[in-house]
Amino acid sequence: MNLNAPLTIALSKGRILEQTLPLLAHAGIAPLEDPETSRKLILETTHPQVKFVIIRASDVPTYVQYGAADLGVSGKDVLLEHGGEGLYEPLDLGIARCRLMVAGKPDTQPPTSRRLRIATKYVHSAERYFAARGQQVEIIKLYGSMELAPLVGLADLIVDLVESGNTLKANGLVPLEHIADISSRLVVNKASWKMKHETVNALLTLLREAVTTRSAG
Ligand code: PRT
Ligand code: MG
Repeated sequence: MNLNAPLTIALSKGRILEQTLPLLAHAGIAPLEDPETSRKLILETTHPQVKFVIIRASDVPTYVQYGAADLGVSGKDVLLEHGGEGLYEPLDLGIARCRLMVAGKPDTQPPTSRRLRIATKYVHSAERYFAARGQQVEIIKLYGSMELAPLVGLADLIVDLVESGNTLKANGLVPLEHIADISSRLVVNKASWKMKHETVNALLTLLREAVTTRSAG
């Protein structure tokens, strides 16, 4: 790929990195060190103009919004919470798929003397979902292990990502309501989109090709 501007791409370790690398490889971009084991936060790639910054999944939209990275790969769950300000979202990469769901104990009864309590890391998505249904709920913000909340009486229900359903099952919970299908998206800083349009577009074209080829094969 012929680039006429330097590009910084924000990625997070784990499933997003794992599933994005084959797509970037189609564009001739590969990290010079293994990002899963390297302690470096900035990685050079096989393309002299391209580098990766390796950050927390939930920080990717923020880096891209402020232009610290030109592009990034971010779960739709994270983007829904971030709000998408300062970003374009030109391509669904179709990776790291899961569902955002309401879950709880199978015998959950709505409380009579107080509002329904929902524990979640996805405060905005949960608020929007229950507000749209005209349900008054109390949202309790957690940073992880949401499945525990209904078991210890912290909340009636949770809003969390479900992939195989094994985590819910292992904790005696069941999926109850589907909120959204989730996959990872390519996000682009709005200024980079304008100032580096040719370069960003060249990469976008190759990534789109990689996504199409993969879903065909
Ligand atoms: O871990 P960290 O706090 O650094 O960030 P993160 O948890 O956001 O990162 P990571 O790598 O775990 O997830 C990155 C993105 O992958 C998420 O933002 C989602 O868009 C996507 N993704 C896809 C998932 C899952 N599938 C998934 N199953 N993210 C998390 N999970 C968790 C889920 O929260 C639950 O605890 O896996 C558990 C459920 O899995 P099952 O298979 O048991 O149903
Ligand atoms: Mg995680």
